[in-house]
Amino acid sequence: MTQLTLVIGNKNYSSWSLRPWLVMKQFGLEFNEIRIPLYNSPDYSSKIRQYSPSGKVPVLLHGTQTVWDSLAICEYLAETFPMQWWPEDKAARAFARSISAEMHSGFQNLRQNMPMNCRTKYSGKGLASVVQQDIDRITSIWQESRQKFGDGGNFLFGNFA
Ligand SMILES: N[C@@H](CCC(=O)N[C@@H](CS)C(=O)NCC(=O)O)C(=O)O
Repeated sequence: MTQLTLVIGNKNYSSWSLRPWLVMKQFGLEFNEIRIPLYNSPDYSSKIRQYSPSGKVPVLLHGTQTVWDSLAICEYLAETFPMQWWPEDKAARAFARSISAEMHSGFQNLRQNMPMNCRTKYSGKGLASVVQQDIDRITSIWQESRQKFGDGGNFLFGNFA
């Protein structure tokens, strides 16, 4: 089988990197991992550019194919390895795609003011009212997903896979 390689940044800071990493682990795909610590050395950007045309991580390498951007990677994997990546039910799938796209392109205020750092806690730091609006929207997405599609498991759409 053609080798999969996922190029990522720091798992603690790069939630974008964690997205394909988590699903690949969850679906049991074997892959090499190339980790490039972000922002901590002057040449980190040129290291990323060796793999990524956008200069961002994550990037997936699969044979001659390069796929960058976390959502594009997940879609590529879903096509290449047919498993239950998206919910089976059409309405649930449309909802899942909508919230994934919303997450992918939105919540700028939250990202900017409360960036991910799983290793520590900064209680309330960065919590401006525009950030609270993002949090409220995320909470309502989670509630609606659970209410409409969550039967049969503990995740937003029931079972993870
Ligand atoms: N929309 C992109 C965002 C990727 C992104 O912003 N990656 C950040 C790390 S979290 C990055 O590579 N930053 C390096 C830089 O900007 O120099 C995706 O989903 O993959």
